[in-house]
Amino acid sequence: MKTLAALLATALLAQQTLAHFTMQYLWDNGVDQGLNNYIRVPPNNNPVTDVTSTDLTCNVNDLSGAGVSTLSIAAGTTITFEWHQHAQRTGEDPIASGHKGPVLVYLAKAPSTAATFSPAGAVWTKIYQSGLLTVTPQTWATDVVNATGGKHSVTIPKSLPAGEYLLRAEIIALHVAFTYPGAQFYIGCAQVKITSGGTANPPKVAIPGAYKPTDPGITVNIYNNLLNYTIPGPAVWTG
Ligand SMILES: *[C@@H]1O[C@H](CO)[C@@H](O)[C@H](O)[C@H]1NC(C)=O
Ligand SMILES: *[C@@H]1O[C@H](CO)[C@@H](O)[C@H](O)[C@H]1NC(C)=O
Ligand SMILES: [Cu+2]
Repeated sequence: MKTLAALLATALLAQQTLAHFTMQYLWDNGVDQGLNNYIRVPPNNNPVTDVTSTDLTCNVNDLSGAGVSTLSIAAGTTITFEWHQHAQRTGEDPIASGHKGPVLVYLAKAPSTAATFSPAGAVWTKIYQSGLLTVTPQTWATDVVNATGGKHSVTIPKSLPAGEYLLRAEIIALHVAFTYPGAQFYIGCAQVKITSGGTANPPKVAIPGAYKPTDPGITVNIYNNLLNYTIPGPAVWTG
């Protein structure tokens, strides 16, 4: 016999196959950089569900930055990522109902150019995360993204060394995360060149590698009035 959770999961999956989303715009200190510019655009809006797959790094692009330009930004700038379900700003909800979960941002320094960078191994530093915001009612970082036109922002730490980087924004939707695989990982990677900057050597993890199927924030029933939620991956480095 199927559990109620399993039945609910099946219903949610059927209803929401078309309700996925992608990262489509970057904003640099409040200036819109245009549709898909500087972004390694995936072929469709499907999520990644295997946390051991190299698709978790920068989506299903084969990690390629070929043909993607790199945006020059100053260390200390505020970068905003903007997500939508389908092509551009149609007025549709940025994130379909049910897609609740955390929002995270990582970055990795390229040895040479961002466009030629395949970010394998322990190269990723987490610079932002937001998860379960309130317990009653249960509100999530995704609710804020949905309510603000698909946007979330991060400040690029001033102490980061100058150079070319990949910015990796991630939204994890937990509506069918009762069992693994179930959690949906939405990933967008953008290419930037950080000018100025400092001399910090931040802590780094590998992606894939930083997450396990058994992490409490990856296999989780979010319909259980959670009192706490553990965001996957390492601690945030703030510079
Ligand atoms: C996004 O907002 C709309 C309108 O308020 C709502 O119907 C939808 O459920 C929201 N999505 C999420 C993931 O909260
Ligand atoms: C909540 O905290 C408890 C105790 O620290 C932990 O065992 C549990 O995995 C956490 N739940 C989530 C969803 O992170
Ligand atoms: Cu979806």
